This record gives sequence, C-alpha cells and structure tokens, in this order.
Amino acid sequence: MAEVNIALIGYKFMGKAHSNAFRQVRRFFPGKLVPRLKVICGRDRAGLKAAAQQFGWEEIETDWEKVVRRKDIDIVDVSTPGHLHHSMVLAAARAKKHIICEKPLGNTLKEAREMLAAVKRAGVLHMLMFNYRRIPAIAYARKLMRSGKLGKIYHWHGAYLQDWIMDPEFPLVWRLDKKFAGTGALGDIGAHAIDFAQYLNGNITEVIGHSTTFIKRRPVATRQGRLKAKGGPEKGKVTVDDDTNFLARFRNGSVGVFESSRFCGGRRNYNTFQVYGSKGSLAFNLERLNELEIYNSEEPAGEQGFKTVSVTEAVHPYVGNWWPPGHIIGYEHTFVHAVKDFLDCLDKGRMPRPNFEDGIQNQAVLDAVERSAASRRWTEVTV
Ligand code: SOE
Repeated sequence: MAEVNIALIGYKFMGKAHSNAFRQVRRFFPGKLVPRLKVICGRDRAGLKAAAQQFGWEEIETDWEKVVRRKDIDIVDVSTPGHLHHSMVLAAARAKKHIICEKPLGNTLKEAREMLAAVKRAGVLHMLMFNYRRIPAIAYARKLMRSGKLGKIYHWHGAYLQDWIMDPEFPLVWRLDKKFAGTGALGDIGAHAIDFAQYLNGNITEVIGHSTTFIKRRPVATRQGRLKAKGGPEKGKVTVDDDTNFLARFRNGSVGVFESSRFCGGRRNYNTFQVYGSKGSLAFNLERLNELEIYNSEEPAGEQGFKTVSVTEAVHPYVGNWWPPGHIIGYEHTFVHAVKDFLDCLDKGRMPRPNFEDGIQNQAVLDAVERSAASRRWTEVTV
C-alpha cells in the first residue's frame, strides 16, 4: 500500500462530494494507492475549518497557489467555480501534479485547449469529473449499445432538468453570473447531458440551439446574505441562460434533441436520456439511477415493451463492492467510483477517462451551441 497526498481546492457542494469519495474509496474498493486527505483549500477560513473537521482533512489553506506548489502534494483536485479551473490547472500542471477537475473543463473552448496543452506538456494524469459515467446502469447501457443490441441508432433524446432557481427571490449566486460560470444551464447541466450522449452514442458533429433567461434580474447576494438597498435588496443582472435547448447530428448518422433547464418545476435533478435504435431502445433517469429501461424489438409479438432492469447485480461494475442485489446505491457513490478509477490508473500508469481530451470534445459542443444560438444557424462542432 502507498499513500498519495491530496489537495482539494473547493469545500462546498463538490468539495463535500469529493471529500467523501477520497474518504470512502479504499474502505469499499481496496487498492494499492490510498488517498491521504492532506489539505483542503478555499477562501473562507471558518468554512474550511468546518469542512476539514467534517471530512478529516489534515490541514486548511486559503492560498491555492501555495498548495499546488507544495512538494508533498501528489494530486490536485479542482472543485471550484468554473472561472478558476484554467489558472489552477495550469499552475498544478506546471508543478507536475496529477489533476482531477470538475466539469465543465473551462469556461471557454480557448481555456479548455490551454488546459489540455498544459497537462500534456507536464506529462501528468488528468481526469474530468463527469461522475455520472460511473453509474452501473450507464456501464450496462454502454455495453448494450456497443454489443449492437440496439442495432443502428436513430435518435438520442437528452434532458437535464432542475428547478432550484425558479423563485424570483433566489439570489444572484455565482452560477448565474457569466464572469464566474461561463454559461448557465448549458455548461452546468447541459455538459452532463452532452457527456452522456458522446460517451454512449459517439461524437456530436453539428448543432443548432437557443437560450433563454426567464428571470433577468435577481437580488444581489453576498456570502452572508443580501446587500440591502433602500426599499429592499439591490438587484443585479443575470448574465447566463436559465434554459438552453439544441438539436444535434452525431457522427454515426443519428439525430439528437437536448434540453438543459433550471426552470422545470418538480424536476430536482432529472438527468435523463432515451436512445432509439433499429433493434431496441433504452431509457435512463438519474433520479432512479439503479434502473435501466430496455426495449427489445426482437422479443416475440405480444411480449414486447420496455422492461425495467434493476442494475444492482454484482455482474455490473462497482455495485458488488457495496451491497447485495437490490440494495441500491446513490449520487455520492458515482464520485467514489471515479476516484477509485483515477487511483487505479495512477497505480498502473494509465490515463483515466474521461480526461481532458474528452473535456475538449464536450467544451467544443458547448461552444458550438453558444455560437449557433447567436447566429441562429446550424454550427459545426470544432475542437
Ligand atoms: C448544479 O446544477 C449541480 O450541482 C451540477 O453542478 C452538478 O454537476 C450536478 O451533478 C448536480 O447539480
């Protein structure tokens, strides 16, 4: 067994999910490289201290540039808002650290290209945290599609719908500000929908999209609450999309319809896809992530129809390390699986997937959708 020292930059939602993954991984997936939760990094000392206590980080640090230069750090995990990914990844690559980065890779395609060039120059491992690829049902879907069970693919429908900002009083947080997030629903949740599609159905070659911001001004939020102006909270401009939808063509000749919205009431984290082929179809819903719906057109007449498979048997990846069939897993397990694969790749000297090459492919689609929404024309995806 050997320890690898982790530096995690970011301690809120993704910091919490990644901390849990580093803490749990070797309890359920024994392996040679054991992550040591060395230092957690962020801006707010009080918040960092609480996170360090909650997840067992040895140290806290508010200067991320100092952290990435430390000789005792092996892996840098960038789990910050998107505007910081570029500078942090370039600095960590310069310091020859292996890197895990939250999605999307950058806030622009230009940033993403520079990030890929930096890690290639440094010769370090790099993985993008498209954690949903590590759901056993997604591995099963990929196996069915690659085996030809669905036949020739005609349609891909992907929708990632949430509803957490439908209240007009919800404040202007960083995800609603282009300076920090790059884009809104498109880059945050649309990136996941695109990754599902390209992981399972191959690359997207052409898109045409449109974006909408339903609520254009929101109360300005400070880290402690709202700036009070006379007559109520000051309001600021929302500079990203609340909803982006697009049509797509895939390299394999199939066609795609995509939705990414934060204004679909009742859809808390509804990341879904349906894929339709000449011999069968699949349907998946993240809110029921242990299940995969399968339709096989070659079943005898009178017996056809979608059936729901419980993907909890040990024959599927990961799931046997947790519980017996039917005991289901959840959102946080996908991060544990991703960290397990990263550590095993590091041990074997192999490049993990999805890495920054996949990240560029994803960012190129995001970029093409943005350009097509502006031009109102079909736009080629160029990496
Ligand atoms: C917010 O939309 C969010 O936290 C995304 O940023 C994550 O990537 C997704 O896993 C859950 O929803």
